[in-house]
Amino acid sequence: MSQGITVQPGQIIERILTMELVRVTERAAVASARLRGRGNEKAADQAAVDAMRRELNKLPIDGTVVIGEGERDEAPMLFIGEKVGNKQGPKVDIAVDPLEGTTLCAKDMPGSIAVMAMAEAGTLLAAPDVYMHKIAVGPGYPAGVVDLDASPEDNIHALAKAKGVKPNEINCLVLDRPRHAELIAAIRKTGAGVRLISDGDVAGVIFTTKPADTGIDMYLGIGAAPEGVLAAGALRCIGGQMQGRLILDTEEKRSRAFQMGVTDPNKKYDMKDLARGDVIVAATGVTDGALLKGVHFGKEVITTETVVYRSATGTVRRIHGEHREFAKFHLE
Ligand code: VTB
Ligand code: MG
Ligand code: MG
Repeated sequence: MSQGITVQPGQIIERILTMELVRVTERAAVASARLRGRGNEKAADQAAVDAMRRELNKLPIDGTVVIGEGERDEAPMLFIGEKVGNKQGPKVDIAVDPLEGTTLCAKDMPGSIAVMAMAEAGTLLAAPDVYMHKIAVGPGYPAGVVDLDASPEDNIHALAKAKGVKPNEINCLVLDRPRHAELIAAIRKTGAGVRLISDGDVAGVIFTTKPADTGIDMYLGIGAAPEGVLAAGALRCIGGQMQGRLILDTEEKRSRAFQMGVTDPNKKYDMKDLARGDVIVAATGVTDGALLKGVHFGKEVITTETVVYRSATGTVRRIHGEHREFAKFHLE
């Protein structure tokens, strides 16, 4: 006896659209991968944005970009407030970073990805493109084991205790920026290790979910707020803990944030404040990296690797794509 699959209205986002998101990030990744190593961040970003917008507009959604491209990358934006989709479907929030790690792509260095999230309307934090203080650890620890407002020393000691190891067996991931000099020194003083990355803290936060594979127990420091929301979406699916606080250090930033609904500029957001509802996050590798393989161009076939996280069930899927159409016709 055959049993049809019944999809409840509320499941549309998670079930039907999961595969559609894969198409979106795949296309963005392939478009920007054609410009890997060309030293042109803007061109690579533009290619990813154009491809992502084109694919998003084919989807049966009534979408609003709540986390979009900002001034920092000086990229042509999939801007905050932009409407995407063909309107023939559910109202959803969209968060995008079409090319996360533009510099990594321009230099053909490991770790650039095309990434986006989709969630029920009104459930992703609508944040301006400012900096965010972040802390993240993977699953399996008691709630509140680390805290954004505790010192790095206290956090490392607490995490080491919870993991049943010594502080010198803890490894932290931090963006390699002068602003982190004190943080890095404080971590090292405890005996813990610091892995520095030049860009790519969405993947950096995700690394904390598999310490045995990645060697990373905790993410710490200041990165971009949009990447914080995308990372929180992924972490929601796998489990783990994350906190973030927007850095609204000028009147201009505070009023921009206020217009987007941020009434308390000092609010400490936890993972569920950053990404509340059912959320799907998809990421495709652009350059080869520890999280995902990059795009490979063959004569007949282009290959991609994508990971999709779905919070409703905690399902994580890895999708190896072989693309013959766009290899043949040199489409993006
Ligand atoms: C980080 C990093 C990103 O922006 O979020 C960073 O993970 C923060 O800004 O890949 P700065 O580069 O100004 O420090 C990126 O580098 C680019 O989106
Ligand atoms: Mg970007
Ligand atoms: Mg980015």
